[in-house]
Amino acid sequence: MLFYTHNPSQFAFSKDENDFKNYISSLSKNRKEPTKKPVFALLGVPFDSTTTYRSGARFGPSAVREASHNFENYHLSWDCSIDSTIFDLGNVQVSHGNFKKTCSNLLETVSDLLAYDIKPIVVGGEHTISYAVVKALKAYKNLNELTIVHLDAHMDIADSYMGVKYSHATVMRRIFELKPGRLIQVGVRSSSYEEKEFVQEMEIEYYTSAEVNDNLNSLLKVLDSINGPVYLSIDLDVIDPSEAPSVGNPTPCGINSQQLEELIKILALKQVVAMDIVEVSADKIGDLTSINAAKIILDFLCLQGKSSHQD
Ligand SMILES: [Mn+2]
Repeated sequence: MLFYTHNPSQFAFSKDENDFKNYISSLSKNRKEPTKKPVFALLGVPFDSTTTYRSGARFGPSAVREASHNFENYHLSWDCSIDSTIFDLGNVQVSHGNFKKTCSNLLETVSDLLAYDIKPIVVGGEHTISYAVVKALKAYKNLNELTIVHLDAHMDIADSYMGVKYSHATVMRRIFELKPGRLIQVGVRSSSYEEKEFVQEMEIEYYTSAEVNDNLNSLLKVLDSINGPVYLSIDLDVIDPSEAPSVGNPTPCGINSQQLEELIKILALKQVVAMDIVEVSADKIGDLTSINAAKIILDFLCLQGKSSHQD
C-alpha cells in the first residue's frame, strides 16, 4: 500500500496528490508503455530511535521540505531546470522505538514505488532506515550489480553498536551483508579500529574527507567510472559541522558544500535507482543543515534533464 499523508509543507516543485493518482491510473492503463523521463517520489521517514548523541532526526523530513522552498528550480552554474516529475508522498508511518516495524512499513512502501518504476528519494530520519530501502531493491535489482555510494563522516560498519544490531552506526554492515557489488565510502573521518580493519579486509573502497580536500578531481574520476545501478546514501554529517551542524553526530574536518555539489554533479548522472538523505535533526526554519539537504535533492533533480543513462 502506498502511504499518503497530506502535508501542507510539501517539498518544493512536487506534484500534488491528484497528479499522483492520475499518474498511477495512467500507468495501470498503459502498463507496457515506458515512461520517457524518470519519475521520483519523496518519502519522509521521521524515525530516530537508535540515535545516540544529538536526537531530533524525526524532524528531518519536515525541516527539509520547509527548506526546499528557499530555492529556485533553475541552477545558474549548470544551466538546468527541474523538469522531471517529483511526487512528495508525505511520511511513511513509523513506529517509534520499533525499527523492525518501521523497516517493514518502509520496505513495503518502497517496494510499491519500485513496482511502478518510481525512484524513491527517502528523507530521514536516522541512517538505519537506508537498510529497508536497499532490502526493497533486492527484489527488483541484482544487488551484485549495484554500487552503493555512501557519503558520511562515519563508516557505520560496526557489527553491533551499544549491543544493537540495527543501528545508525551499523547500517552499512547490514547493507554490506545484502552483498552489493561494490561499496564506496566518501568523506569518512571517524571509525573504530575494528571498522577500519573490516573495510580493509573486505577491500571496501573509502575516501576520507582529507582525500576529498586534497584530490577531489581524482575522486570525481573514480565516481564517474561507476557502471550500472547506483544507490546513493547521504548522511548530512559528511559536510563539515560549520555548514551542517544539525546532525546526529557532528564531526569536524568535513567536506564543504561546494565539494558536495561537485560530487552530486557526477553522481546524479549515474544510473541512480534510489537514494536517501539522512540524519538531519533540524527543527527550525532556515537551519543550514536542512537547507543543504534540500539543495542536494534539488541539484540531483535538476541534473536529471541532462542525464543520458538508461535503466
Ligand atoms: Mn554519520
